[in-house]
Amino acid sequence: MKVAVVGATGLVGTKMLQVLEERAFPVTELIPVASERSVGKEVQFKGKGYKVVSAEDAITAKPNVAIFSAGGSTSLALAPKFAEAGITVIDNSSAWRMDPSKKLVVPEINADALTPEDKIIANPNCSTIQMVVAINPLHKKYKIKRIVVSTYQSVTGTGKKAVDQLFNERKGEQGEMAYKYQIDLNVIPQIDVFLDNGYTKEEMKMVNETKKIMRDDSIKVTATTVRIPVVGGHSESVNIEFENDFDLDEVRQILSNAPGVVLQDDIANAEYPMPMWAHDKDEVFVGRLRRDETQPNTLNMWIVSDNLRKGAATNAIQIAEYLQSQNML
Ligand code: 2RA
Repeated sequence: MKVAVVGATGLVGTKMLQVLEERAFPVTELIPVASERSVGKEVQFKGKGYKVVSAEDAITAKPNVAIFSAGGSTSLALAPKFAEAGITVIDNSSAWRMDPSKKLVVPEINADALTPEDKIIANPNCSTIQMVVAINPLHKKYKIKRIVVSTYQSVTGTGKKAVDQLFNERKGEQGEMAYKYQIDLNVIPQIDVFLDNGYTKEEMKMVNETKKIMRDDSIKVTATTVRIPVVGGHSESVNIEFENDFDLDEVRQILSNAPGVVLQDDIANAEYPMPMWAHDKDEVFVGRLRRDETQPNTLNMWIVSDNLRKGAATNAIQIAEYLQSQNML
C-alpha cells in the first residue's frame, strides 16, 4: 500500500513513521511530505531513506492513504486536493474535527461510522482521545451525565520547540520560547488561545469532541487544560457523574476488559498511571478509581496516555488499519 505522511518531519509525523513500522502496516511505498524547505531531506523508514517530496508530487504518486499532521491551515489547503484525487486523508489537525460532514474517529468507539465515501477523516485531539477511550465503556453501562476534567499536558503536545524550551531551561540555557512563560518548575493554565467564554480552544475541544465521538450531545463536559513540564504523556483527573449508580468492582472489571485500556490501580503498592510509565506505549492507563463521596453516582479516575501515540499517531494509524480491514483503501 502506498502511504503518504504529510508533516513527516515533525514530532507527530516522526512518531507516525515509527508506529507504521512497529505495527507492520503494509506499506509498499512511503511518500514523506513536508514544507517546501524540507523537500529533498531524507527520513528513515524500515531501514531505508526516503526523500521528502512536495504535496503536489505526493498527489501525483497517488497513495492509497495520506496521514496528515501538518497543522490546520495546511490541512485546510491540501486535504481537499488529496481527497479530490481519490486519496483518503486521515488528518490529525483540528481543521475538520467539528465539520458536520466529516467523521471524528476513535476506532475503539465509532469506527463503524466510517464508509468508503469518507475521504477526509478527522483524528481527535490527544486530550480527548485518552479520555473517551477510558470513559466510553462506562457510559455504555451507566450513562454519563456530566464530566469535570482537569488535564496535565506534556510539552510534546506543543511540539519540538516546547521540548527544547523545557530542556534549555533545565540546563539554565537561553533559547527560543514556545510559551509566553518559563515552563520548567512551572505550570501554565493556558493551552491554545482564549475564547469569548473564558475557556481555551483546548478546553472547548474536549467539550465538543467528546459529544461527537460518543454520539451523545446530552453529555455535559467542563474542562481545565494545563501545560506542565513533562514529556511522557498527558495526565487527566476526571470526575464523572452517571445517570445510574455503579459498583466499583464492576467498574474495575469493565475497564480491565475495555479495548485500549490498561487498569493500573493498586494503591496498596503505590501503583497508578504516570507519564514516565506511559511514555512510548499505545494504551490508555487508568487508575485512582474511587467514589466521589460528596454526591451520588459519581466516580473519580486518573487517566494517562502518551499523547504522541494513542493521542495522535497510533489512533490515526488504527483508523487506517480499520479502513484497510474493511477494504476501504
Ligand atoms: C496540546 N492537545 O497538547 C494539544 C495539541 N497537541 O498542545
